[in-house]
Amino acid sequence: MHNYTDTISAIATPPGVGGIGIVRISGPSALLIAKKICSKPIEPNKFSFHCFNNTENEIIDQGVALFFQQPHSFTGDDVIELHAHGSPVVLQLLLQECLKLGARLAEPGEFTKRAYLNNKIDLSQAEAVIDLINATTAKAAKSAIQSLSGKFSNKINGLLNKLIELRTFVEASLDFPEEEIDFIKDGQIKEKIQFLLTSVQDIIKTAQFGKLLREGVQLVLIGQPNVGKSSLLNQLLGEEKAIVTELPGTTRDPVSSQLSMSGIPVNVIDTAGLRETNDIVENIGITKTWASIQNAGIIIFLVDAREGITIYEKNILKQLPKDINIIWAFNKIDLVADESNLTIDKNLTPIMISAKFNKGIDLLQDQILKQLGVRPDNEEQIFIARERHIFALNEVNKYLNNAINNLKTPDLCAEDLNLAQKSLSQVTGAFSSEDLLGEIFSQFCIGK
Ligand SMILES: Nc1nc2c(ncn2[C@@H]2O[C@H](COP(=O)(O)OP(=O)(O)O)[C@@H](O)[C@H]2O)c(=O)[nH]1
Ligand SMILES: [Mg+2]
Repeated sequence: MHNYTDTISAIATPPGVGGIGIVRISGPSALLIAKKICSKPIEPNKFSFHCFNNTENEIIDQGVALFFQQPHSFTGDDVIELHAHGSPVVLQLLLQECLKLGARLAEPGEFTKRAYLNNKIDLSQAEAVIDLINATTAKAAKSAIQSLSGKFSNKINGLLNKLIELRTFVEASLDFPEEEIDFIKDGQIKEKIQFLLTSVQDIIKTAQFGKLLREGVQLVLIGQPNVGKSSLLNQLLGEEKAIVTELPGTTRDPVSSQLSMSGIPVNVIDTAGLRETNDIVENIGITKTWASIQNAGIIIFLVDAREGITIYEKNILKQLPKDINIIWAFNKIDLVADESNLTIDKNLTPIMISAKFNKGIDLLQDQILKQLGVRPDNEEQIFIARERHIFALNEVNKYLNNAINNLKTPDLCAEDLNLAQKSLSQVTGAFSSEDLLGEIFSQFCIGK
């Protein structure tokens, strides 16, 4: 346990008016401060009804106080929650009282940071707290709670224990060089490292899906003016969000909309058709289209089915980032009398759709989900994850591979396993720099 001398306080409920608003106090003086505000005795792990008074003994509000005695609290310190009426003015007055009585205003995420520093939760669980708060789809929330409840950490810790066991074994054999021959020949070590590798790769796969659930993906619709991009956006959304006309150049500002596809938050962007034009406003729109393409996870390239891929599409294609994910959609298929006459490049396997008449949109959605890939077999296993976790897990993967390659030089192999362990420990925060902690907790809101 850390020994904090200071007590922090903040409004824990969101800004604005509500039925209830909560001021939270955490630290060694929490009880002392609350006793001065509350009108009756406060008992551990019980709630009690009070008048909340200021130092001039004027009543601020009436409400309930909850006392979570350390270590049985979220932060691990003494925590008091003052549940008042949800008026921003009342909550400010209560908070000011706490500060006057010796508390310090909490920094963003500081309650959760204390929970982490007091070993109530590990780093990936702390991150799951913010991910749960910020989740935009039910599936993202579900995967965040899986992480918060420790499922992700348990997996990592299970792996960590196996890795430590292996290191002990390898390092012991270093201390007995006469046994070295056995060490090299012993297929068991290779087998054990390979087993760890498989587990890490499994976790990476699930983590990638978890990252997708957390961050979502940007889907950008591009194509010639009038090809049906705005119609497709509306169809995907199920509402008339973007203006559709028969006039080319209607969409200028990119139109961005959030939707959920199988629980993955998708930001769909309808763009200005890319073309040469002297229209100043349309040109600004076209510049913005290129900017959205840079951040796209997937591009849907709409083509008029009657024309097929023309010199226009080929020109744009040359200018797109090399590794970008493209789905080709041939639109206005309703205007094609005989599909067998279509000119289609065999490598592209486009999806045939009619944005106007809602044909093939389900196939397009399936294709989008397929391109997003990485889907764990067991939905219950999903946990929220971040780039930071995936980076660390990829490092583990790399060091374990090195360890296999270095089996003939046990000291190098031992060092690789050591590095693998360090990288793995970063996920749950056993090895974490102050900078990293600062970065993670600064993403929280105040009061959490
Ligand atoms: N027949 C037919 N017309 C379509 C289809 N999709 C779009 N359109 C029409 O094509 C015109 C341009 O559509 P719009 O969505 O504004 O294209 P954008 O310029 O690419 O955004 C409009 O008149 C639409 O009604 C389709 O699948 N079939
Ligand atoms: Mg448009």
